[in-house]
Amino acid sequence: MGRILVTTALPYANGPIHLGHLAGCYLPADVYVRFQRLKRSNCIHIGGTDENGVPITLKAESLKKSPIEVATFYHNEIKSELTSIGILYDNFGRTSSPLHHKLSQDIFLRVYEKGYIEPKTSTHFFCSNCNRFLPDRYIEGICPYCSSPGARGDQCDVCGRWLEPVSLINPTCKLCGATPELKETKHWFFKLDLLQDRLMEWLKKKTNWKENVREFALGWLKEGLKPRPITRDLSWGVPVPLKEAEGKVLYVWFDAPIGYISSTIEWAEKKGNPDEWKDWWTSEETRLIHFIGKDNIVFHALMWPATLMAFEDFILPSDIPANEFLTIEKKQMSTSKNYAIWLSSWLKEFDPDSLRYTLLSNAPERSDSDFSWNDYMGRTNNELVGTYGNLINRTLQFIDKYMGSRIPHKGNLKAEDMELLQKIKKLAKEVEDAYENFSPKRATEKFMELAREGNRYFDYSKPWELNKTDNERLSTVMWVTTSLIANLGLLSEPVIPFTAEKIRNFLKIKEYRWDDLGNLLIHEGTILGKTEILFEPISNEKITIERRKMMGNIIKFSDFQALDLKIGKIKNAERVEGTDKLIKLLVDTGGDTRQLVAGIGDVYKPEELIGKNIVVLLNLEPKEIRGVESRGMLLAAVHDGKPVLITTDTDVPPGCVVC
Ligand code: B3M
Ligand code: ZN
Repeated sequence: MGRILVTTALPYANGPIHLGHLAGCYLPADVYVRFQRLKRSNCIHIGGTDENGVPITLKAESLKKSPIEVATFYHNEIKSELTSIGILYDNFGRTSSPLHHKLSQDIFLRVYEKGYIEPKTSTHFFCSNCNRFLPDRYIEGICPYCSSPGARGDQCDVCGRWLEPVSLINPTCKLCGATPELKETKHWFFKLDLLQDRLMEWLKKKTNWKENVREFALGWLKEGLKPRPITRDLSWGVPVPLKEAEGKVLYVWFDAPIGYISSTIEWAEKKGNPDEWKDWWTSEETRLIHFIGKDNIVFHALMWPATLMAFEDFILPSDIPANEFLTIEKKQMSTSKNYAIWLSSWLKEFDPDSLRYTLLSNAPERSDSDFSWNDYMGRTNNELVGTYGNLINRTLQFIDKYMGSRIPHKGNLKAEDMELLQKIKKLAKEVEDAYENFSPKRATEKFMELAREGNRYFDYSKPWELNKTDNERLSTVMWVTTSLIANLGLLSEPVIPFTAEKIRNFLKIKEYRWDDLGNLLIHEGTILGKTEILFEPISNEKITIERRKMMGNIIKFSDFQALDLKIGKIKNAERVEGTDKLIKLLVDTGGDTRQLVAGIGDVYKPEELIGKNIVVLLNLEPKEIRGVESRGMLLAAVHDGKPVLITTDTDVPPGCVVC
């Protein structure tokens, strides 16, 4: 039996999962894997975290933790987040494991011995201020290809180019901001030019690949590949297994894809069949499919196959279905600016299937796509609640209420029933093609079409009337509808698995199998399981709160300018009667004398406040506090839960603008 080895990009263990990760790679892969499982294909999903290289050391430095602490924390975090959104893995490894280190070194050595790797002394950026070389993300500058600022040492996020470490324009040290100098150091270069022709020949045959992936890779080849350094001056990562290379580690993009193999080995070991991984990586009967986001294309379509070719024993990728980017409310996500929607905070408020559905039905399959809260609300309320959920609820509730909770008997089918059953088969075939061809987006459109057909049939057949007039016909109509929802559950399982599982339980279907589509999934007389509402509608208010949370820490400059902040001098202060905390202040703000009420009485005595300069927000709407009017608000720092007044460094007249 053929094998399908699915891998998903190993996320850097330096941060949690956000919606971009899911839409770009993890959800499409999970859909594919679930679909293959339903077909009972011999398919495994291998993944893990990328724990080497600069992304990890930078994070560790910023948190003042060791790289291994950071990697371990995020490995666990990422693993549990991906699990909670339903991604099924056969193994989820770590590239910091000894097994991975050893394998990466072995592969490096073999490729080296075959003459594909050679040392070269060349110049690299060095920060004399920090007294260190600045590999990859330690340096930022202007991209030499697309001129975007903020390009990193090894890659530009805007045009996706893989950069020569020294090609950045106006480079600065990420750690201290200084301009680095060039200094000589020895590195080991992968002679990609030697594999140029073989790569070209191989890629040319991949006419069934997604165009974005193939064109991108061919573009590189047309320019001609050059030797690339695959070692770094860094203290964290896989040590280069050569005596002369002490203190150097492998470039993270050289060892990371090897993580797919080391994770497969781990899987085989855990299974108690330690050699089984070899079948998966060396037999031509394996289809190797790498799911990635578009920023990883060059590494998976060129550098990694080059490594595999140079090594010789392993198979090459069969397909690399990379997705484009997801924007949020039309803006590029940015984890450094905290402009992202994090999966963990999502799951506190909403259910996993509504997210899976929204991201997949609007996936960036061929071009970038946008997540907007309105679209999420619309899809959930109209499609999941109004169409899919509605069909299932009304059907099962009807059977529950009027038909003794039993799946009715089929009876005699009429032409319209047969027509609907035919439609199920036709749509099932279309859904299957869509899954097979990496288009969960088209699959969702098609199964939603089936749900719509089901609702139409239900409305047209009017079971509530048949219930009074024609029991025989009622039975057939409800059998047909139930059969449709059973098929719908199975067809949509890869996209909304939590819901599909509930449907399976309602209908007491033993297991879902793709081969059963269109056939007898249900059995007459079966007593239905306990039913429940599948999806909750989402309110406008809820969406507004989420949108605000996300925009939370960014305001426009004009918003800030709208604040009328001035210096005030306290003229008088007394406690608000009957309270410990509240103090009534009379403040000279230049133009007028204002009365404010402030909750600072547990820290300050009224008499010590008089004469102090404070910062007052003047254009705050007036408020009555304990019956006393307050027109404005004073600003204070909060330390250990107690207010500390903000005052001026030297004495300035009241009314000075604060900006
Ligand atoms: N860690 C890049 C990323 O997280 C990288 C993928 C490795 S796949 C072998 O986007
Ligand atoms: Zn520096």
